[in-house]
Amino acid sequence: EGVGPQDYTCIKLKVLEFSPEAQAVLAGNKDIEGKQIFMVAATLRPETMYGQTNCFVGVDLKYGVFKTNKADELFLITERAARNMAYQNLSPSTGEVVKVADFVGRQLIGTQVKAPLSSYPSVYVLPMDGVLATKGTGVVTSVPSDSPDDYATVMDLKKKPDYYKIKAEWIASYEPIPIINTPTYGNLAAPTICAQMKINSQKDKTQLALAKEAVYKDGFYNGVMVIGDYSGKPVQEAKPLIRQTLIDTNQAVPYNE
Ligand code: A2H
Repeated sequence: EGVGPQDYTCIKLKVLEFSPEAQAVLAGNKDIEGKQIFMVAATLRPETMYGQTNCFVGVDLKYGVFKTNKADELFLITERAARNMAYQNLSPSTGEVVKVADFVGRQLIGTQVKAPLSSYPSVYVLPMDGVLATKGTGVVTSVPSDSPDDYATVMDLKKKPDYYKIKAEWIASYEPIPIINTPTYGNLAAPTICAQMKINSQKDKTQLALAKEAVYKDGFYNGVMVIGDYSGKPVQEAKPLIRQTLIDTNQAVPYNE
């Protein structure tokens, strides 16, 4: 965790179809009628969004559906994030937090969402052990090509779908997508470093912290985009441009904490 405020990009993953458990929670709820609901994920790596393969929630975390500054859009995030957003012009009026539904993370598993820029037309909401209630929105978008944490978690889910109470097909055919090339780790940095360091699970926390640091720095300083409108451009150059495009096209919002 940094000492100063973090400039996040909050990616809006539109809910295409809620899981049956989530549908049961929302049944008869008049406040959501005719509205679009977005699971909103805070990221520091907007340039990697081409590689989203799924979305993560913490199974025991509490989430709410909140009104936003747009009448037809609702955000599914933690209450803590909704409070912060209410002071960043993202709620109906400054400081106003209006919750229209409650969820526990496990009810959302199996929900299908549209992840902006991803090569996959829809992706699933899946469980991750380490999602913190105290950071971002409590929703984490997963980019296994460039995030060792995401890659290790996806490996766990692929190996043990029953243990994690998911259907194998929610992740089995979603492979990491090359987004960034670096001289050190090639075009799939997270799978490469996890193999090198023999990281096998999201439980390998000490090793993952080292891997995360190494690929984050290498990607930022030495990475070149290999996908999208800025293919061939350095990450440092592409990152702010992709962030701004996502914001301008209403697929993301800026968020600090
Ligand atoms: B990052 P920092 Cl490709 N709990 O996005 C746990 N992790 C969370 C979180 C939460 N509540 N909210 C956000 N995050 C993750 C992409 C990514 C990220 C890549 C590579 C590295 C990386 C795709 N996942 O983060 O402590 C989000 O994952 C490595 C630092 O505020 C977010 O960016 O620095 C990052 O952690 C924010 O972590």
